[in-house]
Amino acid sequence: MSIVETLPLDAETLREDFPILSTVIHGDRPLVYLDNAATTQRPRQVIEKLVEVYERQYANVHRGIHWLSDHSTDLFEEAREKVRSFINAGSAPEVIFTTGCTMAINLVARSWGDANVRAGDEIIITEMEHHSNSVPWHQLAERTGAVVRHIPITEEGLLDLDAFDELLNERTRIVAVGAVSNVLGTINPIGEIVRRAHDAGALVLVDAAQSVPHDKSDVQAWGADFVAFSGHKMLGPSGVGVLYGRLDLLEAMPPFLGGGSMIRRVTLEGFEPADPPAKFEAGTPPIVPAIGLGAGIDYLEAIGLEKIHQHEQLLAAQAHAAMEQIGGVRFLGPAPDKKAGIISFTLEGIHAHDVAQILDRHGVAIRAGHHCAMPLHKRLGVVASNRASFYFYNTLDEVEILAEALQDAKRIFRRR
Ligand code: C6P
Repeated sequence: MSIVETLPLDAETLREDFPILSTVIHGDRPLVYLDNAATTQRPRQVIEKLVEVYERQYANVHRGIHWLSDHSTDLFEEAREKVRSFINAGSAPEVIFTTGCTMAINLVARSWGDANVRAGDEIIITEMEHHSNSVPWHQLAERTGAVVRHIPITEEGLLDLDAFDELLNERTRIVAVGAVSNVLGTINPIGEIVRRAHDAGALVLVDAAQSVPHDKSDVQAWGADFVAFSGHKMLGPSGVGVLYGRLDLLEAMPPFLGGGSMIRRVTLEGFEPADPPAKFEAGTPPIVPAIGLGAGIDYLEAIGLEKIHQHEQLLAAQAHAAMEQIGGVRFLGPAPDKKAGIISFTLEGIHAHDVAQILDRHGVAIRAGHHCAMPLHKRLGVVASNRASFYFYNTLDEVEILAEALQDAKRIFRRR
């Protein structure tokens, strides 16, 4: 059943930039890569940039007086500027390079959290958070005696904003929420959440790991205080991520890690920290991964984030329609028009790992398990689920292969 005839992007042509997408597995099965929420693939332009830097432009940054170090530093700082512009941060020092989204959130929980959260204070997260945006807050609560509260989800898989209003009070110090759920695909109303949290005097951290790679982001329009995301989910190398923080907050926060680069001066008695972003980039930073992320951003901007978002939503809508025909599919999360290009589901009577294994035989790569969201799976009453997640290089033909493979899984288990 076809509800989508054409897509806004010519994925077949774009795929030519991604060598890995022409892989054939199990003898004759073209790889159908639908695990993009876990990590995306990289185009030649990013891979070649990494090689070029290592071959001709690499030295440590912010240290040398020699030409090569200056050159490498320029490339690293250009990458920071690309990130700044990509998310519309107000200034470059508000962009901190971390090792990933997880470290970015931990940085805030440790640095801002330890300095500002006290016993009896409240931290609000949601029932749909990835463990990276729940465990650091539980750890902060353990250290301080604060309490973690949860915005519940509705039956449809949306955040219950009325319940959020009831949770907010003068003890709420921070609200930490994902912009897009990595399981449900739900697109959360971040601007609205920020407005309500700020009215109550609380800060907001946005886990944007599943939104920044897929749609236009504007951290100033959101009004968010902190925003975290990972480079490897947006064409960049693994080992680099970003923390955006409002400059006044970063200036007031103590450093998270100590070491080289993060100091203005060190004496026998102690140290004086540098200004942001250096204050939060102790040691040698992820130099080449950050430059590679910059190349990934160039690639995404050349395509256009609006088109990427539309393309993925249409693929997800088509997948949804095709999977509905199979029967026995339970979709987790809202209807396609309220979510990003992520479809999590269970297939009646078949364990998620078995489904993923049968799909793998067809060349289809999807994720199976709890997707680092155990509390959400408990809330949904399932131990594990399957997840197909799309990017701009996926095609309608691949959606068809996914649906056929699921039919096959049903056939195989009916026979048993
Ligand atoms: N989700 C997934 O398959 P790191 O591992 O630090 O790059 O990203 C962590 C993270 C944080 N928040 C959200 C919403 C995420 O989806 C992820 C990573 C992957 O869903 C790996 S578990």
